Amino acid sequence: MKLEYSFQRETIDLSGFWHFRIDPENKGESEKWYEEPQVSEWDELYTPASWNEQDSRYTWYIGTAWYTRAFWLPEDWRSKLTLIFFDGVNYKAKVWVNGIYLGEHEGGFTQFAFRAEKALRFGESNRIVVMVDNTLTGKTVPPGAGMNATYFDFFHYGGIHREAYLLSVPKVHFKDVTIRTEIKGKDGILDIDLEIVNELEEECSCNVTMQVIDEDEAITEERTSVTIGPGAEKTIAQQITVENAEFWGPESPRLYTLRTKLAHDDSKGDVKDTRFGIRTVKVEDGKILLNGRPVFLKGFGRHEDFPVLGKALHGAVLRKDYGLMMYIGANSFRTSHYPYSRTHLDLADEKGFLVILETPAVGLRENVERLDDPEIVEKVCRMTREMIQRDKNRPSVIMYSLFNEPGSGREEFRNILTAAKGEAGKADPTRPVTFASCRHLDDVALDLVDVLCHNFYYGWYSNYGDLEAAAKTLSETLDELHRRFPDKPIIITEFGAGAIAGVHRHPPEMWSEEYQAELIKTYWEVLLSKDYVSGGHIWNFADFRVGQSPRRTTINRKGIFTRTRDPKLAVRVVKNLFTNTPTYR
Ligand code: ADA
Repeated sequence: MKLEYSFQRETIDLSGFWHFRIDPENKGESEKWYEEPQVSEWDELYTPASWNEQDSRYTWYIGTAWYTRAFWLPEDWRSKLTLIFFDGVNYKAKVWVNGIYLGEHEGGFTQFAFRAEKALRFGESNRIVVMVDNTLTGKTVPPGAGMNATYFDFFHYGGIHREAYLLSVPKVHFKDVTIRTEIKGKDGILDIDLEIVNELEEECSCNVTMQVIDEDEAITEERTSVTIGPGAEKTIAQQITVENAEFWGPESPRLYTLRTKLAHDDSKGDVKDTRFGIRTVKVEDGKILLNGRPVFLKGFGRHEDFPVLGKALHGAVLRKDYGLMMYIGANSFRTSHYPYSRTHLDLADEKGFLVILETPAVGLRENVERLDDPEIVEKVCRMTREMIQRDKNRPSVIMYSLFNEPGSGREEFRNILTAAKGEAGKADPTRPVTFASCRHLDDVALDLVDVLCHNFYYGWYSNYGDLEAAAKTLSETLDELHRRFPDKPIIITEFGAGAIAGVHRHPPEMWSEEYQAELIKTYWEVLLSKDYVSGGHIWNFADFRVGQSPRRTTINRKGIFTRTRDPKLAVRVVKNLFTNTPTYR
């Protein structure tokens, strides 16, 4: 099911307190907890948020848990279609409404929706029940074997951690809108695909209007008409020119809206607003070109992680984070290691951040038996498709990262990468693809990507305590990568050092704030000295929670901010480095 529905349409938000109950013995389904749950015996938890930090009884819980709540549905929704959307449920979800099963979804970070009319009662109260299962296996994406045995380095939260809502759409409606942009002189050229569905029992002749809206004013208008058979869909392709357009970029994140309207039989039909920016992204002669100019990405790998909320970054936290990233002079981040929430990326569009959008395919390496296991390939491809489907119209998204630190020294990795790349190309042929490699010179798949992204930890996991040796290894490795792939831009998608806030050492030592600041400065100097390098992302923006292990002091300390966003010493250093590094070079 395509999911790019707009929010100008009528919605009912299901955020709030839901009844909650863990099910360690997995008996809920056989006991039919989805039918008439005795909620007086259940706990209550807030969503969107993970279950883990709302009550210490659930912090380390892994397995099945149930959520339920009641909601009221207006009578006048009866004549339309109703979808139930989930923006992110970690990891598997099964959904029932009024005891009727609607469907299931696997994957914690991509949006899904179910048609719900068959189960709904209009003008009455309804009950939704969601069974969530965050069990990790060698074949989940990401994979793992337990809370402290994840194959990835972030805390494995569970629950309904992003918004859930109901959406009402007319029976003839826009199922999807795709906007690709080009630049011709001073004009913006929009290539638009409108997918229209007719769920009426008769043929429908519709009038379609497309307007480009610039600050509440329609600056272009096109009309066309289409006839669609009962139960059929059609795609209309239309080109629109925006004369004297203002182009989207970090220095001026100019956004427009495409308003599409559908009318038939004189009745009011569907209206859908889709926001876009006019910009181009191309990889040419070893550079990443934004609107034809070579860009340099300065920023971070981030995580969606915050005390109590878990994997949900509420608006206030995002507001704070963007303020800090802008204060520091960053222009970019990677959604390490999964697609981030809609709000997270809405702000990137609005504030002009260049985003490497990453799939949840992290941890597919030595603990995974075969990287090209058909079950894993299918999941990775589906999640890639779902990710692009939601975010393809965002100007901020300049590239797709298909994996983080996969087993890319193994020949079979080429198979899964080829499959994921094929899927990305089908969903969106306009953006470059990459993955974040930790195999560097031993990587067997670098020829398959458009941009080389590498995570380097010289000075931390190797050459530790010795920044001079780290700089030398870094410089030599980069030069060798460039020698092998002279036409591919290189981005250092991770580099960093753990620093425990408040620990100081002179001369700098590992785990001190000074060492972290010094390592970042050392790397930055090396990156700037190579004109084939197109960016550097510090690992990480903020400290983040991880499982328990002898390698970590309860959280990963590589943030330049603490988990609650207090600055470490590195912040001043990074502000200086970033503000003195131009976006175009
Ligand atoms: C890897 C991984 C990250 C991060 C880092 C670290 O490079 O990509 O998720 O956790 O290690 O801090 O060790």
